[in-house]
Amino acid sequence: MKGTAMKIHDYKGFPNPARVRIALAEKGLADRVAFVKVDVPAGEHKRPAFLAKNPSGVVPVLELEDGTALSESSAIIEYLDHLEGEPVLTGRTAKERGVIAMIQRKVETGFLDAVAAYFHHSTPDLGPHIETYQNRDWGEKNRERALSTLRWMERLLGGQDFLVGERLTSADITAFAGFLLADSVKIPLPDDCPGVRAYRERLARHPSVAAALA
Ligand SMILES: N[C@@H](CCC(=O)N[C@@H](CS)C(=O)NCC(=O)O)C(=O)O
Repeated sequence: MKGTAMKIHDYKGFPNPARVRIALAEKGLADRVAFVKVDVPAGEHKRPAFLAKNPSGVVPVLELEDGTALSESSAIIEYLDHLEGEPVLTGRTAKERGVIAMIQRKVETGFLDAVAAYFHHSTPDLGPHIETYQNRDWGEKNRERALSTLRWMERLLGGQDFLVGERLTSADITAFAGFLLADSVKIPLPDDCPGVRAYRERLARHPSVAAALA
């Protein structure tokens, strides 16, 4: 990996790290980064060395060659998208950029983050040493929110292949991470969302998605 300067601190297989790995694969930039494993199940992401890179204590983090630490997957993908490589994931024109940012944000807050809130508040998975506060009602409310966002996605997709037209964007990458997390916390796709089900299968077959998860 000659010339590698950037580092991705993450944990392979987790949904938000998957977003960045898919973006890297889609843009052909995977060999420009070195992956550094953060042992999330052991709580390494809550220790001072990692908190110095991301005070929020979550992965992934992209560390640039000058030491700048970028967190938030959407921000990391924005950065990578501006480096180089095709295809463009966050839009070229002002209108494309605005529309993709809008849809990405709605999918992120209404689906991925809502499923994450259900995971954190209504399941025991991370354990009491990491999950120090849980509110089951809030978890359930977010489960409902995630389902309602899936129904919105069903209407948005209509007959198109991806959330913003006919090519993959950062919004689809966020949606796929939401599907991964929903699977792991056993939130099934509602029966009245056949378009979302077909879309999810289409995304899973998409080469960069398959490569990033392999
Ligand atoms: N908004 C953040 C969310 C990152 C996030 O929640 N990452 C999870 C892994 S998918 C994590 O580190 N969880 C550990 C914890 O919450 O303690 C992003 O977009 O990167």
